[in-house]
Amino acid sequence: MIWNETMECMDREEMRKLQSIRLRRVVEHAYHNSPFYRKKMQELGVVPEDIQSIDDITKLPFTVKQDLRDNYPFGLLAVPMSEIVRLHASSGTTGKPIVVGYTRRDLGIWAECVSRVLTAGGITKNDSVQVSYGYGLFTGGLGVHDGVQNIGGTVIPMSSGNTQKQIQLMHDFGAKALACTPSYALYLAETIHNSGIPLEEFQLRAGFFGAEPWTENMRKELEEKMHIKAYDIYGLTEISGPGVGGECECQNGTHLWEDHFFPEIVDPKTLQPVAPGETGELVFTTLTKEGMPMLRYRTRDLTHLIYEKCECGRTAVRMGRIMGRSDDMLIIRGVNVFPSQVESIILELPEFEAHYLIVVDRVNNTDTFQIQVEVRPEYYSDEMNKMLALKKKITDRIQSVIGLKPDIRIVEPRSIERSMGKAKHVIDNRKLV
Ligand code: DLL
Repeated sequence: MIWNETMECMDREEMRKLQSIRLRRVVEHAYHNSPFYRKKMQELGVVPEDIQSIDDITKLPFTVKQDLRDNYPFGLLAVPMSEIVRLHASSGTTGKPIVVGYTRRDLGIWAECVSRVLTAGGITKNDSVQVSYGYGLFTGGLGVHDGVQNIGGTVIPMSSGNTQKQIQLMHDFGAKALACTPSYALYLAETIHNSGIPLEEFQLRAGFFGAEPWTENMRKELEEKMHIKAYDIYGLTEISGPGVGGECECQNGTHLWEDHFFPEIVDPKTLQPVAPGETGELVFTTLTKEGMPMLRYRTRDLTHLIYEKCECGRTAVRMGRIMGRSDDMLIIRGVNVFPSQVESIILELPEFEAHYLIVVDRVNNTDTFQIQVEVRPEYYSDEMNKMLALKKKITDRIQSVIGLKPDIRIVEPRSIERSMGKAKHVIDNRKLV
C-alpha cells in the first residue's frame, strides 16, 4: 500500500525538477530570514541566485550539530516565534541540547511522512498502533503519534517504560503494530515470553523500529520472537524526527522522502560527494521546512544510497542500513570497529542473546576490548568446559571478522541492563583519562 503515490513513485527526472524548485525556495527563505544562513552563505560568496537547480546544492555551506548548539535555543529559527507551534529538543552526550521549532505546516508535513512509512508497513485506518517511543521533547513519541492519527488509525500513546503494563494493554487493546526502539522491542518480546500469555493471543503484526542502529540479524530475531514483520523507520530531530524515511514490504532499504529532505552522501573527511552507491556520511537539506530550514546538515550517519526503482513500485531513493556514525566508530588498537558489526556477529550465534556491552579502556598504553554477552538460559551451564568452548567460539568469530581479539565475558542471563529507549552498547573509558 502506498500513501502518496504521486510523490513516492514520481519519475526521477520529475523529482529532480520538483527538488530544484523547492531548493530555490528554501534557499531564498533561509537567506532572507535566517541571519545564520545569510552569514554562512556570504562567507562562501554565494547568493540565492547562484542556486538554480538541485545540482547547485554543492555550492551551499554545510551545517553541523555544533551550529545548533552555538545558536541555542532559537538562533536558527527562520520565522517569528508566533509562527512556531511546537518545540522539540535532543540532548547529546555533552553540552547543551539542540532545539528545533516547527510551524503548523511543518507538523503537517512531518505527519505526512510518518503516514507514508506506516502505510508502507501495511497499517490502515482500521489498525491501532502502540507508540512506545518516549513522549516529550524526544521526537519519537509525538512524531509517530501524529502519523498514526493522520492516517485515521488508532493511537495507543503508551510512551516508554512500565513494561508489564505495555504487554497487558498491547494484548487487551489488540494493537496491530508497535513503534519503539529495536532494543526496547527485544525487551518487550522477552517480557511477553515470560508473561505466560500465549503469543497467539496478541494481534501484533508489524513493528516500526528505529532511533538507533540495528542489524538484519536483529530484525530476524524480533520477527521470530514476536511473529511480526519488523520495519525500519529512520529520522533525526534536526531534520524533523521519525519518518524522514521508512521501509516498504520489500524490506530492502529505507525509502527516503526526498520531496521534503534531499539526501547526499559525502566523504566525511574531504566533504566531497562520493561515487554513486558508495558509503559515506549522509547529509540532508530540508526542501520544505519553514520553522527551521537546514542546509546540508551533516548527520554523521554512515550509509549508502540506492537509486534503482524498488520492487514495490516506489522510485523514492533507498538508504542502506546505518552502519554506525562517523563519530561513534571506535578505533581500538588502530582497528575501526563499529558496534553494529559486533551485534551482527552475536546475533548469528544461537547461544547468545542480543544484549551486549562493549567496554573499551587503555591499560599500560594499550587499548583493551572487552565484550560482555549474555548467554541464553538453555545454553547456560555450570560446567567450566562448556562455557570455555562457548567463549572460544565467539572470540574466534569476532576476531576473524573484525581482526581484533576481544576479551569475552560471558555473563548470566538477564544481567545486562535492559533499555527502554536508545540502548547504550559502548562504554569507552579511554575518554576519561
Ligand atoms: O531518534 C528520531 C527517531 C525517533 C527516529 C523514532 C526513528 C524512530 P534523534 O534522537 O535526533 O532522533 O537521533 C537521531 O538516531 O542520526 C541516527 O544516528 C539514529 N537513528 C535514528 N533512526 C535510526 C535507524 C530520532 N532507523 C539519530 N537506524 C540519527 C539507525 C537511527 N539509526
